[in-house]
Amino acid sequence: AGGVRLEDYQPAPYTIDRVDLNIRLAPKATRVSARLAIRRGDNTAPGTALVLDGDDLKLTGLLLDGSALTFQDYEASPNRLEIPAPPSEPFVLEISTELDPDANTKLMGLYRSQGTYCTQCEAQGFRRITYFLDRPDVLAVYSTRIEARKGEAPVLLGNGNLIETGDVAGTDRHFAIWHDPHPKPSYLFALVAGDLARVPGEFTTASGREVELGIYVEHGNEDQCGWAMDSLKRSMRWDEKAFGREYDLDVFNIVAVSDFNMGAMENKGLNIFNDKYILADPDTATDQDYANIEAVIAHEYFHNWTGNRITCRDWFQLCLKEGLTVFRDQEFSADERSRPVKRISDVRLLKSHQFPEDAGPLAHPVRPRFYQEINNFYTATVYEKGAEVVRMIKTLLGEQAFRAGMDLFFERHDGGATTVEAFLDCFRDASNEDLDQFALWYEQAGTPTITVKSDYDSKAKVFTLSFSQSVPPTPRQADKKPMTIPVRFALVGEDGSDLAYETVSGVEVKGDVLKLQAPEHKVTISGVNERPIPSLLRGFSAPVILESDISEEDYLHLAARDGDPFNRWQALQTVALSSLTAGMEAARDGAAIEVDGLLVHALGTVAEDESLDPAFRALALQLPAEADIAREIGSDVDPDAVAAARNHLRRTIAREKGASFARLYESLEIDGPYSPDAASAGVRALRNTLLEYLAHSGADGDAERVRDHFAKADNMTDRLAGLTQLVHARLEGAEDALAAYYERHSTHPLAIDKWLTVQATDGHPEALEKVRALTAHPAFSFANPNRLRALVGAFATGNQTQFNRADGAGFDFVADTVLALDEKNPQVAARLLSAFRSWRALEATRRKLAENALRRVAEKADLSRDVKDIAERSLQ
Ligand code: HT7
Ligand code: ZN
Repeated sequence: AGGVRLEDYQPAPYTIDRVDLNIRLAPKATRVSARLAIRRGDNTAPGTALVLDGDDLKLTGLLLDGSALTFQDYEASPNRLEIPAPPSEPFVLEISTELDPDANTKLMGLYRSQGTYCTQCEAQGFRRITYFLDRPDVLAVYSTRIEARKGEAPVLLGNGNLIETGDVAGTDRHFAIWHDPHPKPSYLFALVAGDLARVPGEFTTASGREVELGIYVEHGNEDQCGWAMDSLKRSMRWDEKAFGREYDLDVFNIVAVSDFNMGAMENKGLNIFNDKYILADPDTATDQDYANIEAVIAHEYFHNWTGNRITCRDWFQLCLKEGLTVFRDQEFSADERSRPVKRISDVRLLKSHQFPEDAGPLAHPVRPRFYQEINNFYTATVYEKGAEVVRMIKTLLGEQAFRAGMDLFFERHDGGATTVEAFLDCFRDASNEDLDQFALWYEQAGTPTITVKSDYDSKAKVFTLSFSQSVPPTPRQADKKPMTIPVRFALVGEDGSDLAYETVSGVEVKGDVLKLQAPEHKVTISGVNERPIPSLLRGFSAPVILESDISEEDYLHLAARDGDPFNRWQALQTVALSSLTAGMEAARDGAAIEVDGLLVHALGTVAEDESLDPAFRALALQLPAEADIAREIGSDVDPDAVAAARNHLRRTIAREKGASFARLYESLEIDGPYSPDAASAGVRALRNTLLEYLAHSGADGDAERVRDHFAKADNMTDRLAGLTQLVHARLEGAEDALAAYYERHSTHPLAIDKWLTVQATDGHPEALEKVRALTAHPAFSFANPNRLRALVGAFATGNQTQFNRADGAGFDFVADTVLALDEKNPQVAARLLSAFRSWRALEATRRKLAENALRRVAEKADLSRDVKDIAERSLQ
């Protein structure tokens, strides 16, 4: 019952052209007056009821064209305002509501974070501020007057440009009026008011517009904004060069708040960020934090065109802005840093987050057709797989036609709210490519598998690749159609070079891309002068699982010589995964785990290969995570056996390569002050990856090395790496290091989050008790999403053995946390519950215990829609 269906979409019966807001802020009684200029839609019969959305609202006044309405003229509840018979000509509705920002623990709508008033309106938060047609296809021009006590909120920020400021005569209050000339949906509305410090910047656009930039943070944090400001300016320039998109207001403000449900929000001209994605200095932020800040700043900025100037017609089209914008931010980071390293990192993330989602009960298409609660669809599938789909369009069309399609999209849809179909039409019209079958990527859930068998006829010099594809059944989608799958390929020869060939038949080919479209293709390649090793899916040209008959020996050849760095990395991962799967089986059966000597040798060779980028070597040396091994196994997973196999392999590599890794580790010390640039971050990544092996080598002196690494670190990247190894390898000095770290960083909540996470992700059986105890630590706060994710979220998603404990205590702890949190913040509670997404793949005992925990959640009375939806779908 309930829920929203794509096929039920109808244009809004009324349009709201202008919104004039007057918001008088007070912590417990904020008064909002909204003057809405409303017009009947062209296809709406006169007298059609006007129904506005609300959520937990208190109506305090209602005027229609200046006159008070009587009780017969409207029906109001906290969740709805209906005018049964509005005028047929344009009219003005003036709605007054009263809000309690201090009581808003959901962090949706207007709330206070550390005393700062701020808003979050995507997806449906505006209806918690005033009654409205709160849907993305209703675009209006907004003016916002914000008023507050001067002492409480000297800074008043809104969307668009600042028009006027002044004092409210005879009071201790002041006001600011902001006007945003660009029509926008309500989800992009924002205001911020508080006592904040401003870090200024400026940017001149390609056409000469002077833009004032401002980053607002709590006083004392100003010196942690330099990287964010630099990232913003680089993003603005990049969008001009890469997509021809300029900024379109005189002001661009960013505010960092410490209580935020997600990463950041692209409100027009006033982005609001989780402070985790703004604040950085070498002492408290890691290289990964710096990279994340750069990516999230870019992402939100790029939304100004893909999301704001062109928005979504309805929430089913979420990937239209999110998948596309993730693609854009990934391209930006690839241009700013190393492209292959960025691609490997992105694919690792896709495989570790999106592939399990697609393989479990929460699987859904990139463009879903049904939802109970839209907040639960801000998923890895919509974002990450959505980005892969855009990347495949580029792969299939080529660089120029892709850019032409994007230009056409901006030209056709600027100022509008549109759909995935309209987006695809632009590429079809710009390239003449038929994208009808390709559109299935938006419709069909589940990760396709392509299976390939190869054969070389040395006499005829013909190489054959026999492909078949299948898409697994997913909830409510039993039968799947074949998809368009672009397979970028090369034939790698003995010396590692790409071999020449004459013709390719049996499939459509464009350059080095095979376009699979049928359930099976027999691809024949002629003129191949030596036995080749196929390098398939170069650059991960499609988000699929590849099963091939390529031997381990050939994969190791690719690992050593493939001209495509992504496939070098992938080849090592493939070999490591098959070795770890075999190791897991041995561990499960109580047999001795055998280690693959060729793999150990290959890893040692990559580590030493100075012709390779250190960042790449670091990634190549990192073994697949326990969750990745579990995903590979797919069913009846015993997480303890998985961990045993992985630990055994890591220990063996550490023992066999320890001496050379130690020498290499010593040679990589960086002189001079910390810099977050990609090259130095790469060296640190390699050094810290080697440190992990050294922590497990058992050799004399290595534990001391780890203690020294921690103690002498002059930056957070190294300090955290040292702490993690001391704690996770249970080396002497771990407790002292935890205490020293806490002492040093106790006043910096984001640094304390790392301290919580290190302890939450320790695979030791005591971890759960520790995590429980930490929930009572003064540094922990149940109400703060960052703290909660750092401790309980990290335990549930980053501690495979302890969350999936055989006694079910890990499941119970997370389920209890979800139930308690649901009363305060359903959105964050629902996200935490999705940590159960792979429960069906567990072995029988754990499966039953996980199911019991999920049922206990699902059966609780008065659950939020958010948690109920995740619990019910997980159990389907
Ligand atoms: N577009 C933003 C999504 C978002 C959000 C959604 C629901 C609840 C809270 C939220 N905060 C931000 C972020 C983005 O993808 O850019
Ligand atoms: Zn986004």
